[in-house]
Amino acid sequence: MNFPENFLWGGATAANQLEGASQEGGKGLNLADVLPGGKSRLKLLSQPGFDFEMDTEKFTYPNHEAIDFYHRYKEDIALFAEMGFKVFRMSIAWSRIFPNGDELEPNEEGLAFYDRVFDELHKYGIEPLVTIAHYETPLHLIKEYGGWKNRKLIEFFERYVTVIFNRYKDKVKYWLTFNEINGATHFPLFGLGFSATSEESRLQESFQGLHHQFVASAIAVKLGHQIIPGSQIGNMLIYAPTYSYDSNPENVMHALEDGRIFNFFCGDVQVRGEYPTFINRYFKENDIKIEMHEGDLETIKEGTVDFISFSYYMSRTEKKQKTPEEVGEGNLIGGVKNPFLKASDWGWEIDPTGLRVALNELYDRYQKPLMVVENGLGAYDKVEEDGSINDDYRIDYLRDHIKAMGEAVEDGVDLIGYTSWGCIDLVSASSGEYSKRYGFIYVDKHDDGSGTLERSRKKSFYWYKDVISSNGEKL
Ligand code: BGP
Repeated sequence: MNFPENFLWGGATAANQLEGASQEGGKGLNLADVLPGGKSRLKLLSQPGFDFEMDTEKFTYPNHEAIDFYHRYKEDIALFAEMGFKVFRMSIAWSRIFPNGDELEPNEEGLAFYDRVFDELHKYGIEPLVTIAHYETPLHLIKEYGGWKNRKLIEFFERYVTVIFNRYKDKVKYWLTFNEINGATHFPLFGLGFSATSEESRLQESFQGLHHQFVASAIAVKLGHQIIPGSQIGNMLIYAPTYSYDSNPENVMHALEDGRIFNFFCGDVQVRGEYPTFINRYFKENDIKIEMHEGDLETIKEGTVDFISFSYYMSRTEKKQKTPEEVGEGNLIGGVKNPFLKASDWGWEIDPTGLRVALNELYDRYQKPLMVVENGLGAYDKVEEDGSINDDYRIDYLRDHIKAMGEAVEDGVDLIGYTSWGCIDLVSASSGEYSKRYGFIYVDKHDDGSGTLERSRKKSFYWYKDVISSNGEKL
């Protein structure tokens, strides 16, 4: 495998799924803090009408404690360093910096926490890659302002990024604006911080919210370049190459239309700095009208990203007319079952070649450096009597995906890094479970809340260490 020299190997996380200490250090509550644990979470995420109130008698709230990285970051970073990480993807929890989101002054204790984390990473020569917003909008902005539906959030976000860029300008070079920004139309609750008013209004509200995020993201890119010369600021997409179910031209056209709205619309705006022409017809047919302010399109044009990052878990297979039996169960973004693919225990179809397709599609379209910032297998792990965890299934999954990346590099794609998702076990975003594990590092914590939070190395830990030290040769 021909990975470039200085390839950024590492792992990825998000504050809300990792840190815990949800009400320590002056932190305010955010969206993830009010999402109940368990499989019902996925339903809540896509349905209108979530009310953001906690009911601790009925539900658990696993993100409150998560895996307690807040207190254990030194031990965890030492383990990342032992694997040889070059980069560590993490997010800053906005509500640690601005507990309500709309204050004028930041919370010093929150800022100091990330100083300590960045210093610890640099101690081992690990580059932080920081997501500015990863599904953790401050709760107050959701309740008082209606989340990203409200244009006011652009102003609050600008204040937040100005503070973090100034504070960490000597410590962080790589930044990502909004996590999986294009997931918004499927799950407005996650990225946009509101639950659609009704199924009918979901698209209108989501695209309006997205417009606000495009402007906010462009402002962040411009500010980042001013405050941190040499910084690299990327967007972040959830990417699922969309295949036609068969060669029926009707299905091919349907897959193309669906695929480009999901995969390319946000990228076109953030990378090319323009709304793509194909969206006009879609807006018209769905009666979507975007309210823009003067200067928005200019801001978007001036704030295009330096590189593109994306998560890759699955491809999607589309067909114009689908029967309920054909619909893929766990597939987060719809589509039908692909007869050529197996699925994970959560029904996510496993398709390493799809990653090569994704990399080629993105590079053909944009010719910008690419980074795969999430990829991995959520699986149940078993701890043997001697304490070992033999996660060969995870090794197989990752090996196949890394091979596919190597092929894409051979194809000529400018790929600069890979951070596998959940390098240490953490709370699942879509189901709030601990038992859906992705890590090289096992965390003793379970869905019923029991567990010591003790860390241990899985078989994949040693495997990934070799992958990194051989720059992808030893798979
Ligand atoms: C992405 C999110 C992550 C993450 C991952 C795995 O959509 O950006 O936050 O959790 O998916 O998903 P899950 O945790 O639901 O298995």
